[in-house]
Amino acid sequence: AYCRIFSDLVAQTADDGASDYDALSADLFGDAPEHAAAVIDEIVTCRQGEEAVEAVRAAKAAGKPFGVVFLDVRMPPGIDGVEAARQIRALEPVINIVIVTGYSDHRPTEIASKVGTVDRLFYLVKPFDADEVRQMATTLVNRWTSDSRIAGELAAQVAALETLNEALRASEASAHDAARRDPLTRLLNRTGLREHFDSVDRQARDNGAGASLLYLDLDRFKRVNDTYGHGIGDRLICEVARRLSNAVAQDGFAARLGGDEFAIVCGSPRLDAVLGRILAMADEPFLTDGHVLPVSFSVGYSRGGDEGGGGIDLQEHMRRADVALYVAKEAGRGVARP
Ligand code: GH3
Repeated sequence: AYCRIFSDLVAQTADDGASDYDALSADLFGDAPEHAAAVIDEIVTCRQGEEAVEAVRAAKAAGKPFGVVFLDVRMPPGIDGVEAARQIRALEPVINIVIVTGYSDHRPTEIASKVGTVDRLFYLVKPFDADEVRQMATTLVNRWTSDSRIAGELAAQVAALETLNEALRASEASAHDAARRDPLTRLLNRTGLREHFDSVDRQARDNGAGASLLYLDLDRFKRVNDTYGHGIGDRLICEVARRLSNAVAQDGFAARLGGDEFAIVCGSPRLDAVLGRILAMADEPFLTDGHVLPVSFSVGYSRGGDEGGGGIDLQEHMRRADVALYVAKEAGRGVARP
């Protein structure tokens, strides 16, 4: 714990002189400050009210706020101690403020109403009485120590809550992600496709034509499973997913709709390029465990911006791509579109 105490506007006042303040300093920190030594970290002295307000602001910004501020009332030129206290209290609601007054200035009620509160507002009347000063030092130090302890406990609780929140956010995010991704290939699933379609579509519309949707279904995939086993079938699905992601690259995204059926969404102006890369992906043999797998696939697509095809929604795209895929399969497996 530390306690930063600053003062001394007293030294500058014409009729008070520095000696009173020196006595105060000695009483607070000098002779027998056993109660204060453990908590006093730094004493900052300011010569004017404005400078004091600035010092409080800077200490707060630096994360080392003052615990106690001593302010004389009369400190020409510039703002007086009461105004400085008001500004300081507005900056630091829990700071302890000690108004150091001569008897003639001692108007606690009036001062408190100007500062805005009696809470944590103290008065020290000059000339100082040593016992009174010690009493106040003890009060301030105890208060600051307990404030620090409470602040420490609160900070620990806040940190614990933050950690909990972070974990909650992470698990929400991963649950959200899990609901939208196919666990085998990590591609988006049908839900993910629905959610991501709009952003590609919107972007593509800015370029003149909406998104296109392409369906791809492996031909006779069941035979791969039957011949090589389900494990190899799985690895083939993953390899197709990887190649489709590469083929679509930055032009859109690939999704797995289920089984051996995939979808690609891309901006229509990029469809031909994407299609070319997809068809070319069969050129590289699918090798698994030394087997060259017999892979061919059928593709059906719905092009956004086609005659009659501009401005169609995802559902209509799906219907068209589905029909196109069916036609391709019926035609002996290959590419078709309406
Ligand atoms: P075609 O589409 O050319 O008519 O023939 P196909 O053999 O691909 O037809 P179909 O769609 O009927 O068969 C898909 C097969 O995919 C059936 C199912 O056992 C298999 N399958 C579905 N999901 C998975 C999976 O996650 N892993 C593996 N290994 N096989 C799967």
